[in-house]
Amino acid sequence: MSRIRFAVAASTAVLVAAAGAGSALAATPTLKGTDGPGFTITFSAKTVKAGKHKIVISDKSSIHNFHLTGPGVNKKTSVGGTGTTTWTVTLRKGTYKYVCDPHASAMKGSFKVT
Ligand SMILES: [Cu+2]
Repeated sequence: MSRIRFAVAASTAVLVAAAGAGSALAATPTLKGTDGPGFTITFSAKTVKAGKHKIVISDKSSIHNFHLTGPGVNKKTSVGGTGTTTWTVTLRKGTYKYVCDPHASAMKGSFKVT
């Protein structure tokens, strides 16, 4: 009888451990950025939690780009290029800025990582 109770307790512990591992392996959060087709640049969040993220950029214009800078990150799409670009980045606490390089005074924004 005590042997059966031990087996039940042990299998419950394995299930709890497996559930914990599952949440640690949860999908990487995805953020989205766009530039164009007009003189617009957008980002999908104002505040983001620190950690690993996928950032999907939709570059919709051959006269604009999306340039992201901040702690540990400096990534950009090409001005002449268009299409979808995916970056996997580790965001740290601080402020991240994004601009279109040729029109940085007008096409810009920022978000905070907490
Ligand atoms: Cu531009």
